[in-house]
Amino acid sequence: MRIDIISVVPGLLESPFAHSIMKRAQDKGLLEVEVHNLRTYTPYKQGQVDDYQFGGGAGMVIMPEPLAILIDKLKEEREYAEIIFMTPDGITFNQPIANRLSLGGNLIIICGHYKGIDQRIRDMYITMELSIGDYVLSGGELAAAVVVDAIGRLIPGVLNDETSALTDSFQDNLLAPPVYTRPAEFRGVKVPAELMSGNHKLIEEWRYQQALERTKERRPDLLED
Ligand code: 6GU
Repeated sequence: MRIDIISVVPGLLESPFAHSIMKRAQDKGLLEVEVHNLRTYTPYKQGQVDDYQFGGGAGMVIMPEPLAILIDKLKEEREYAEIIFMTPDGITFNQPIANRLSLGGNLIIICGHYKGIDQRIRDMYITMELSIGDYVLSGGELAAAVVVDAIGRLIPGVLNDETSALTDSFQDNLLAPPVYTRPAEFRGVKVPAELMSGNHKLIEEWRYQQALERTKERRPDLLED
């Protein structure tokens, strides 16, 4: 899968995909992430990409022309399944959306900034608008990094048994159970006996009960449906 990210602050996206599982996904050739600096594509002087909003009001708006030029160029090069705009007024990103996008083909992700982008680009090009939660970030870059990470690790072949997504929180509408490693006793606190029993059925039952309890306490909304 190829993901093209469009940003006016591309430096914010240098590190998130350069390590760990995102790095391995790219090294394996399963994921290609390309970050584009929107200023490179503007037809205006001095790399200008934003301007005052018509009708007045504080805050700059990203102009349609640079975005249209870059999106048209990308669409000539390959097919895209979705053209996504990261914005706090989008639908809230979640695991089912990540699952679907991980299987659906190439993506363009546009990071908003300032007061956002010209509505005509949203009407003419954008197929999906995503938020990562009910709080405001100073730009869409960190949100885009979250979305790409969540999708990238689900691409078939990226994870192995060790990192399997099957036991993730949310994958079965339950939060993940507690985990322990060595030592078996730390500052007087022992690892739960069930996990030390060697009885796989008992261990699975314990994990399920713990997951259920955690979910009831922290996220009862997940159990409603
Ligand atoms: Cl996608 N962008 C911004 N600027 N803030 C957000 C967000 C996105 N999602 C949650 N807050």
